Amino acid sequence: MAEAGEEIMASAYVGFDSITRQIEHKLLKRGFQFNVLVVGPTGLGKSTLINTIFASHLVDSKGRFTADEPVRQTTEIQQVSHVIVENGVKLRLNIVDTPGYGDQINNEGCWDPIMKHIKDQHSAYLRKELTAQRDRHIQDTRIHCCLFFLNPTGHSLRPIDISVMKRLVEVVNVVPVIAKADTLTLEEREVFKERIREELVYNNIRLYPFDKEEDDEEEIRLNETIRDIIPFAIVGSENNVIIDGKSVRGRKNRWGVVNVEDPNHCEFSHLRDFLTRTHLQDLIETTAQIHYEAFRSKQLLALKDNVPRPTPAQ
Ligand SMILES: Nc1nc2c(ncn2[C@@H]2O[C@H](COP(=O)(O)OP(=O)(O)OP(=O)(O)O)[C@@H](O)[C@H]2O)c(=O)[nH]1
Ligand SMILES: [Mg+2]
Repeated sequence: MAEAGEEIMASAYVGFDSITRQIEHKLLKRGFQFNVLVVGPTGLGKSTLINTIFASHLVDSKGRFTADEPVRQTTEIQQVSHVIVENGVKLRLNIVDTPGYGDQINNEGCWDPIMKHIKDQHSAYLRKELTAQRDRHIQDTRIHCCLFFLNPTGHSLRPIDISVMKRLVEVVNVVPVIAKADTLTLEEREVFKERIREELVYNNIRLYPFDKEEDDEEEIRLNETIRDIIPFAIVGSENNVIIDGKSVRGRKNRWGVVNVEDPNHCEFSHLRDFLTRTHLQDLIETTAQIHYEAFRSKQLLALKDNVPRPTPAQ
């Protein structure tokens, strides 16, 4: 579309601007595949959050309806998929749930299965890319975003969270979230958020979003707003409550009701917008261009070094 005041010469019209429509059409037809991984200590509401995002009972969480129901716990890495269609745009959202870590006496290596899962997706993609007759469109199972659950202690990060995050940021886009934010007062929440941001800087943990040279003003502004909000303080629920006659996702207790969707109550709606609207494409691109690229070149260099050199002719 022409900017106001801009003059266009009709005779000089070539028509290549329709390429954006062609690209758009292709992308929309194919749809997007977006893979999210949830990681964090046990019992913090990871499965509940996935359930809240999908807003239907697709994942077992520990949430119980009656006191005599047994407590459920995620014991293996499992994936839940759902296709969301909005205005003709197809989004296949895969969320990978992981068992809680860090409740052993010796937590050494408790992050290994998670790191392995992420790297396995990279190597599967690389293998497909390197086959002689590769598919035109490779199924992308690479993790585009890792939601890192933090305990709402209000104090500081635990050493184990720092070690796990340090490893994860090397291979995936990490976005920290404060779980069960309904257990903190608003003041505590703000102080905790600020402290986490300071500790991340102090520990040299470089989180998503990354600034790129080609970013325009709009993208820089969008990244700033996300940096101001991270870590997202979230509340999850798999039950609906009635507020003003409407049925909404929420948690009810003795002193009131938390509406999960209400931005005055928690940042769940900001997180959902971030994942499925504002940063979806950038998370996918960053995964391909930064994380996968680093993995790919490391693997290919290692391969080259292992190829036996031809023995010089005598
Ligand atoms: N107060 C509060 N409780 C929550 C919230 N989200 C989940 N819970 C409760 O916390 C308990 C554990 O939830 P899960 O979703 O099973 O936790 P998890 O992180 O998947 O646990 P593991 O699979 O063991 O790692 C359940 O009783 C949930 O109802 C929340 O935002 N606030
Ligand atoms: Mg779970």
